[in-house]
Amino acid sequence: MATEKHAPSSTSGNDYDAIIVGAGFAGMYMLHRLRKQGLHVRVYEAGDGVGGTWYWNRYPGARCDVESLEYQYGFSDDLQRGWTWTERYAAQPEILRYQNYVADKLDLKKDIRFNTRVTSADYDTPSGLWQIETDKGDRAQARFFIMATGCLSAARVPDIAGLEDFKGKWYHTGSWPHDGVDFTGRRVAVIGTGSSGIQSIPIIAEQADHVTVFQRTANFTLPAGNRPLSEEEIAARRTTLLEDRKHARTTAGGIIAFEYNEALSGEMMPEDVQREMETRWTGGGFAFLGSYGDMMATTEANDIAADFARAKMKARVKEPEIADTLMPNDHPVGTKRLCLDTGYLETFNEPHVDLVNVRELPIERIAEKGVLAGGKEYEADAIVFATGFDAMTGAILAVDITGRDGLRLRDKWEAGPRTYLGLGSAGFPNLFFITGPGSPSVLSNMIVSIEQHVDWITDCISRLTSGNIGTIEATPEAEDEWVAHVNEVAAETLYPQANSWYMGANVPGKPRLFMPYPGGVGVYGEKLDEVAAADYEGFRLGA
Ligand code: NA7
Repeated sequence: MATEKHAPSSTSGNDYDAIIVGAGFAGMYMLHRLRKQGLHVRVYEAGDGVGGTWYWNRYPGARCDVESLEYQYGFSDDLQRGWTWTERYAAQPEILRYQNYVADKLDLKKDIRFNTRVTSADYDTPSGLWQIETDKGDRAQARFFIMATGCLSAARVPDIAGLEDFKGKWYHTGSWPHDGVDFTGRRVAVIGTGSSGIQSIPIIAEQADHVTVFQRTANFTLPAGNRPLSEEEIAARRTTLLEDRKHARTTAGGIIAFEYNEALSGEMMPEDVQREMETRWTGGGFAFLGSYGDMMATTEANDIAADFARAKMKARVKEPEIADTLMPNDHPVGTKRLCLDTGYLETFNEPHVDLVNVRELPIERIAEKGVLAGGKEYEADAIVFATGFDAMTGAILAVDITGRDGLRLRDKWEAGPRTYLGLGSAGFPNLFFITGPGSPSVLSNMIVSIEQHVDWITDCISRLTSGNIGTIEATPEAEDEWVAHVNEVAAETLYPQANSWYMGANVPGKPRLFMPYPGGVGVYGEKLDEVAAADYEGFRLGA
């Protein structure tokens, strides 16, 4: 075990100082930081390359909804100066190329075991080591066990009867074939209208002979305003990126592209509210959600933005009946992830694109030739499931994790995830989650939140090793308080009003509770700093 910074590791073979699960943005940066400390680290990754989300989500139109100049690592000037983004919102292939650029530049791949899924992890109390097993039969052990498994990585195909009878091909947006799919001349059924459906449908419709979209919930969507980046804006950001990232960490969402207007809607003149929304809507991106301060706090305030958004959306669709079906009416705007689209609503003006409202015409089953809904068969040669993920907990619980005294994480979290700060869970010493449930994670720029967690975990491990401290584990009291706090903060917002994946509502039987911490990256970061400065208050440090 390395005991000081840059000390060479004394471990060998299958004994590591730290084992990390996942080689997306989180696992890559965690590996880099711990290796810099001289730790012997192994990463296990199910895919055959780095990238995580961006490795798996190769569906047509996949694109980040955070601007590329902010959606990159902010810890190294050298890295950012060696990379040039081409578009305001980067498409999946470009992000994956960037991740490979980083992995090669930092020589990360030699410590990643690809094509290997961790299946179980057991904490051995006498030795204080985590013992892991993989689907390839590997066994390895380490003092620290770090889940860098991402928040949206357990793709979910809904349990619809008859899928095995379907004679055509079917796909899930979250595990798309690597050589792509050509829909030319085919009839395609798309189930799901979240971000993945909204991004892919226009492109599928460009190729296919016919597209039938099955919509369960109409979502709020606004034009992304994607465009090529100019040389000037790239050059300007290069000189400020590292400073900008410090700033981003003090904001609510980890984004500096726009500011939240703190004025409440009632404090502004109605025409000023409208002007603010208009400017932000036209500019594209999530800025719209920051038009005034109480949008996520009261129904009355939210209705102003929701009405504005619906009017904008409606104007893009020619047929009034279809426009009505596409209008989100069952949740406040922003309580489900706002979608950024490129030509989504206009796609329904095309004669070869049909919309089926499964609230009125429920999907009954998949048949040999297509999808049966509301008593009618919709023939299709291919089905695309854009049906989302078992978010935030799915990938963590896919590993059978057993902590102290035989406590299984799956049992402990049966009624919903319980963490202290989204970083650790009582009963599981030296286990860290990167952007786990109970942290801002999916409500923020993920890379900013990832770096915040990785930096904190790295400092923590460094303090433990240099102080000869064997274990760190959240106390049940601190965890209870944090879980209660997350719930209290969420209850002050409108978020719990939507049947969203933030609430676990998209997975039948999953406990309903608001999983991310909605207090903001800045506030949360202050709490992290306080905890570390107070000798890891709320954690028990063991010999
Ligand atoms: P989402 O946002 O979870 O969207 C999944 C969509 O699939 C959504 O419209 C669901 O309707 C729909 N769905 C799920 N199950 C069914 C069934 N059984 N029948 C019909 N429709 C169904 O996932 P995405 O991949 O689009 O986006 C995930 C995140 O990635 C996104 O928020 C960004 O952060 C990036 P529902 O709304 O549950 O009624």
